[in-house]
Amino acid sequence: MCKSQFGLIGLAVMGANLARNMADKGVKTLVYNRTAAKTKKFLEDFGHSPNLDGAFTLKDFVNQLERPRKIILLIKAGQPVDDMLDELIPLLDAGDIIIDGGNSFFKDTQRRSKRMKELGFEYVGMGVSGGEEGALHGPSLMPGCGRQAYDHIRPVLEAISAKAEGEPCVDYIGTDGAGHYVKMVHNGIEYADMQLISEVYTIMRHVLKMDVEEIAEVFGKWNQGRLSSYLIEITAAILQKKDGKTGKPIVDIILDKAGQKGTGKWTSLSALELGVPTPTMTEAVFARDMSSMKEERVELDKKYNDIRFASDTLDKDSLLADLEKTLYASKICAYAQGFNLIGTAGEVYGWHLNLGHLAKIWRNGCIIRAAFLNVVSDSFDSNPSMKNLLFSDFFASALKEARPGWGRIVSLAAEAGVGIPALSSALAYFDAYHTPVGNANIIQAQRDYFGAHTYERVDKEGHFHTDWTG
Ligand code: NBP
Repeated sequence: MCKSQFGLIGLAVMGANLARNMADKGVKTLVYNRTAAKTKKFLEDFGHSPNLDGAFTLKDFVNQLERPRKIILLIKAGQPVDDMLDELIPLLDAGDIIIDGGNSFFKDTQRRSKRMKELGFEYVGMGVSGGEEGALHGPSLMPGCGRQAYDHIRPVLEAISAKAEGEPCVDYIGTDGAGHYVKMVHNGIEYADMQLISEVYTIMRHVLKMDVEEIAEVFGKWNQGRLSSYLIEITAAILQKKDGKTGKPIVDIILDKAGQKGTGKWTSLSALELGVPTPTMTEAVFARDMSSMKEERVELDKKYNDIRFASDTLDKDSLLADLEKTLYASKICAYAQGFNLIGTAGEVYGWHLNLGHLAKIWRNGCIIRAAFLNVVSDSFDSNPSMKNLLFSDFFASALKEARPGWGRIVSLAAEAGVGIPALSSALAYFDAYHTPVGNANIIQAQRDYFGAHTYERVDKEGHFHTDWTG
């Protein structure tokens, strides 16, 4: 019997679609799922493809794969991955390659890579972005592993990935947890991007008093320009959709409580651990937390709703132009924070990351795909040691041009009593970052006052203490 080139374990949304994608690209793929009924159903639906086959026991699955075996796991992240490795290990041979394509925490991937290497196997922690549609038609792939393992799987990864300007949206990221780290920060940026768009919507709806159809048109127009991206495109489409039951815009029917699965929070935790400021990404996580406190928000509104300001003398056209600039500038800051975090993690964990290449593989197949990533990529390519995107001349001129309107929008929202934590934190990040003399002298004095922590002086080297009360 002709053996399969690749094995895939896990036939939920991601695995089923990725298996079909692989088969479509001519990769003979064997699937397995813990619950056999799902494998049976998958084969009934798609088993007519000459490139798709299934196995109902792990032993049969492993025996029907070409060696070295290449097995992709697309199962629930966390303990299930360790359980599956425990089951697989006795059935594998040295040199076999296990690829975890789920959203595993990068430190788990580092631990698993070490374990598998010690046992003689290759382990790949691969970020897979793009959701269901990406898995089926071409995701953005972020593999973290040894170079040799990457060379083995590279042709298949390039075949199944999305393409941007003819280039595959996959590249070698770095060793062990690098791929999952980068995917995690991708999701952190995604949280920020979604929150920024939602806040701009709020300003249009509740401050400029625009109706939903009009807002959809604005997003549609912006999607033709420098903000062109998947998230702006789907926001325009979402705002045009009517609820089948009531005929109202469906966004007015959807409860304002955001879910989350944890990758945004992991990004912020890592930023805190590494000491990298990522306020916009972190505010986006807090905003989802705040959104889930619906009952308290409704209750507090009764106490405070009389302090909201409303103005009917707003110059809508001019404020819409300010809003476009505000969104673009805030987006630059969110991505700057994400890339800054990735760059720092690369140094700390010894991953030797190439930020320009990374921006390129996010140009298609993933949720944060955006025209603007071409410029991000060019900026890092022309200056690989650039500390932060804010040092790029291209983005500097966009930020300078946006700054007056950005301030007007943040002030307007503050006056109107509309919370816009992501947009305003992006502005605060920008202003704090280009401030040569900040306020930490006061912090240092306070620390020295109550805890004799000492401070440095502007006029000579060393650490000093003042007897504050003497
Ligand atoms: P889920 O994350 O919902 O996981 C369901 C799959 O995990 C099923 O195949 C299930 O088998 C299997 N599984 C579980 Br649960 N426990 C298992 C165990 N102990 N041993 C073996 N298999 C087990 O699936 P998904 O939404 O397709 O996502 C797969 C991975 O991809 C996840 O890590 C997810 O975070 C990541 N991801 C998802 C998306 C997305 O848009 N959904 C996007 C990008 C990445 P069963 O059928 O027997 O229960």
